Amino acid sequence: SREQLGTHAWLLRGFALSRADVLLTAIARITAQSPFRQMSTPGGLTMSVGLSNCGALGWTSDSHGYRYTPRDPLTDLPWPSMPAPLLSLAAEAAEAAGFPEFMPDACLLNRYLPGSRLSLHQDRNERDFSAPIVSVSLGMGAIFLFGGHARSDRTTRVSLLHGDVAVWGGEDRLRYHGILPLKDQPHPATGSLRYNLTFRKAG
Ligand code: MD3
Ligand code: FE
Repeated sequence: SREQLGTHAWLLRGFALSRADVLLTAIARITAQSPFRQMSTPGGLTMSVGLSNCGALGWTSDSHGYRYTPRDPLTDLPWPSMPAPLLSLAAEAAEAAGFPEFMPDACLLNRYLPGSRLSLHQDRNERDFSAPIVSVSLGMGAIFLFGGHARSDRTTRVSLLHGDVAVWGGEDRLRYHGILPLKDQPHPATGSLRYNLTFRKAG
């Protein structure tokens, strides 16, 4: 099913469900090389979410700021390449939401434990905001906050469940968004974990 969240924002419920095992296996392989780690923010806080990346570019944060890099600062190796099944899932979801030419060069992997959260933010470290962002949720459910173009705009709550895929483009691409602290509601596929994959054209 296809739920409209904004003019150019769509929630594709269960779009990744039949491919969840393949995605979880890919996450395990990627993070065997580039492990999940808790990054620091320029403000001096430690993120509660664990992060890794695959693809030509990976998003990182440290005391100096946010940026995309071709190498993992933890291993000094290139980020693991983007597995073909991930790339095709992202392209198919984008097409289903009206973005037929999506070619992501970056996939951010987020790992949430009970209590992990992501405070309200915009995704604006990418070079070109005309490309959409595709996000895939796996494991425990989460409550997603979808806001406006100012931090103080009111937010709506959307539950994101195992296998859900969301696509954000056009005027919705720069909306504020976040994830409320995760409840511990173990999922058969992942136990007390939630994974989110976000595909972007960063470079
Ligand atoms: C709406 N991740 O990694 S995915 C992020 O579930 C991030 O881990 C969340 O926000 C997560 O930056 C939310 C859904 C999402 C991703 C990007 C967006 C929603 C978005 C960009 C613009 C508007
Ligand atoms: Fe975000």
